Amino acid sequence: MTPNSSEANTMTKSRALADWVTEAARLTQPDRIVWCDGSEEENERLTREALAAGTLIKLNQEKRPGCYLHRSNPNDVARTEQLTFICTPTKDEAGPTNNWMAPDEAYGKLRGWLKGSMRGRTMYVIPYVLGPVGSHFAKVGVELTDSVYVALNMRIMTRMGKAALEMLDDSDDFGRGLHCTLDLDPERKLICHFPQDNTVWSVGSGYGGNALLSKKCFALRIASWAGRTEGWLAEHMLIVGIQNPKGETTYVAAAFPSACGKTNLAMLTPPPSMLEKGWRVFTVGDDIAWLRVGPDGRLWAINPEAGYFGVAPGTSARSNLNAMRMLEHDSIFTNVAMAPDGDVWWEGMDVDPADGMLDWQGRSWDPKSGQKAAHPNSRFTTPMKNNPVLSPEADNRNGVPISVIIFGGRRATTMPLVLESYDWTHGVYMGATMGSETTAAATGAVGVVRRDPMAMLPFCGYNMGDYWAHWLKMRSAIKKPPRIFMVNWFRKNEKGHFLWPGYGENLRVLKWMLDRIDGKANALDTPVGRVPRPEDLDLTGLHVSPEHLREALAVNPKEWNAELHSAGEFFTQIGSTVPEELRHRHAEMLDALNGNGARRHAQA
Ligand code: SAT
Ligand code: MN
Repeated sequence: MTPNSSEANTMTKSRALADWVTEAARLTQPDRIVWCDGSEEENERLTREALAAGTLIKLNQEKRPGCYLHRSNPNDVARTEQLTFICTPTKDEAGPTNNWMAPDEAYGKLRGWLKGSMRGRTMYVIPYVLGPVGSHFAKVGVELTDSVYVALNMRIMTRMGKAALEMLDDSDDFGRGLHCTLDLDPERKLICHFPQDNTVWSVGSGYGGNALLSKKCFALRIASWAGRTEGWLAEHMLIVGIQNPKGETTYVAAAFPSACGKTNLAMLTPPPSMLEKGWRVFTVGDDIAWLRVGPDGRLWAINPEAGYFGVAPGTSARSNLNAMRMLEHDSIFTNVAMAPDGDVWWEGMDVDPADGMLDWQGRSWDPKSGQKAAHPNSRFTTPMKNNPVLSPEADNRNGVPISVIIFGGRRATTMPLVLESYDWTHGVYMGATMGSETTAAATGAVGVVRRDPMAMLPFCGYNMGDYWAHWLKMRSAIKKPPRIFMVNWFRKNEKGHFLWPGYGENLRVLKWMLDRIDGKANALDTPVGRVPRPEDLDLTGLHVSPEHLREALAVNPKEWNAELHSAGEFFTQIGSTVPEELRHRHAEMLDALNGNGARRHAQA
């Protein structure tokens, strides 16, 4: 059919948007075009359609009102980094860590696949705002998709519908996302980013980060590009407010790779001894932060999203009670197991599985089979307003001031529980060289250490070395820079046992950081950073053996020689764009570690 441009004209004042929708419809030829307004009536209608098509399965509405299950194609269960491309005019702009394709080639190839691809289908036009509506941080995006699952998820994950069209008004300044599920043939799957055109075309996958284009595609890859030109940062970071017993709140932004516990840290329940004293934690965001220098010279952050797309397995009343509460209603579950009573289940829920469970593919599941009932990367989508500890500042247009930046990975060895940087450059070095064991969030081997700078390896929209230089440059604009720390909740002893209990107990480590800022806690200087001694941490009510704690905090020279060696190799791989300051710092640390020359103590 020929797209109905008169409808477009009544929906939007933006000529550029109307024209772009017309052009995309001419290419993909949908039977119907539906402009999403974000209303409750629309939600009910789309849910009915998704149920009728089998895209959603109704869960037990008494136990979980407003909750549905989606089973994705078994070959389409995680982000596919090998099929994700940055399409800049030159390969150097994308850098050595990104897949690159020339824009003409990518557009040409995808145009071929997209031709008539929505015939017999509906094209949903999904306008959305990233960031609090009316905020100077906020940006408008529009996703065109043939997936009702995507439409329903975007409604949870973003401020979607009318508000976005109002914010866009008659402007042409919006992110252009075109998504088509196609036939899920791995040979016809590509996620292509065109930063210069503020455009993403994603074809052949219906899964999370591949298909919800607001998330990793726009809020990280395209936004990181924009941030570099405009002087701000788009980061793979959660944001939390930590309230002390005096009622003062300090904001922390923390970067961890996918599936390393960002959502758990973002809605942490304090351990009983700290809860009693009045410590509280409030969530601003669980995955992405946009950071700008405020008029006061501090670094301020917003969460561009409005919902959480979290990993289900391992989520339990013990690991994340707040998440368990927020999942009681109005949530979409993807690839979890289903009990005979229509409730959900996953490994690590700390609830015994009922008899007669269906696994994530809808097959009857035998607990003794050794197979997982829920896919390891199964997910929940839930609106932030469901979160019992949502920060009252989560919608603040000005964001929140950040005092602490944390980088963290999943490391069985080497990296101590916490390491404080000596200054901004050292902190950037820590982020740039951080490593983590791979998880199920992306396809590929799980448990292999890879360098994942700032947890942005799969999400940085330009050359990694230039990105580090941008981080270093930000320092001159920030009058009062946040203090930078590295953490590792996942260190193990030789027997393979975790040395630190993690979860709520991690607040003790955060408290040490806040005390460091206030000059109230001590630390030990090592060649690679400052570590607390066991007596520097508040361990009231915690039962962890002194031996384990010492091991968790140890900086082992042999391990660190190997670590620095590996970081050096990574610099070689990144090549000439690695900033000289970072190379210099690297050499200094190697020297200090091996007892050559005096270590430099820079001012924070
Ligand atoms: O699939 S997503 O990219 O949205 C989630 C993640 O990997 O962090
Ligand atoms: Mn993430």
